[in-house]
Amino acid sequence: MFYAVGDIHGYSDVLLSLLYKAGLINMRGAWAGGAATLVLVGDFVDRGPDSIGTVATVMRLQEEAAAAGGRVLATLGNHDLALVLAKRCPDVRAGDGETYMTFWEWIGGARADLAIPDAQVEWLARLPAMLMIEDTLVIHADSSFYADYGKTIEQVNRNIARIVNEQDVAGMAELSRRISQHQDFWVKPERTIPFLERFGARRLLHGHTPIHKLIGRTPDDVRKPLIYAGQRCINLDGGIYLGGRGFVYASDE
Ligand SMILES: [Mn+2]
Repeated sequence: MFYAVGDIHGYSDVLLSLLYKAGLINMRGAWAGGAATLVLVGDFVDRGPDSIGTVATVMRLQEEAAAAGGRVLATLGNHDLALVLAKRCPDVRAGDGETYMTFWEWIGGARADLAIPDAQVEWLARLPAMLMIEDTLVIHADSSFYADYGKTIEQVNRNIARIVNEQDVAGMAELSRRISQHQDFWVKPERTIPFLERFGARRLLHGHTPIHKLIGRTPDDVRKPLIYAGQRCINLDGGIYLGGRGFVYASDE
């Protein structure tokens, strides 16, 4: 059994209140989840008021949980990647003539967040693209592109980390474009099982595409994950940056 939270986008206050209500932190914001596992699907930064505080909170909870025998796990979001590249190689061309700095600002990067400490940039840059928890594969984007980066989770993570951290210019442009794609499994649910089987998983957990946009509601209407593709896919993106309250998903619900 594990807990999971979708895209935070700099709303550290929303993250803290969700974790408090779920009993995973105490009133002072310290880890209270004991040996529990919490997974966050990425997009910690951009759009919201406190990207730096959000990353700091998740890094701190990761250490506190580990000390208590628990786990806080996270995957790399497209916004996390965009901020890393804006910091590390702002003037490199991202494709279509724009630089990583202009691309990041265009998708919601705030100049004040360029004060992000190097240790946080390093942490974001080393986030795995994929994780497996029990029988559940965790990724950020609802896109099957991950499978093009390796046959196993370890290979995919190694190849993506290499592109991000060794500044492979062509690789970065390709990865930035592909991790921004949406709705593969929603539009073509038949892609889900082959993708899962490739990695030996039974279910897929992702964020990246706000649920209300898929079901034609307002962000405030969304209080639980969107489970689709024959119960195989779980979308956790509660549209927090658009006013959604967000939610904590418990895998045994
Ligand atoms: Mn995203």
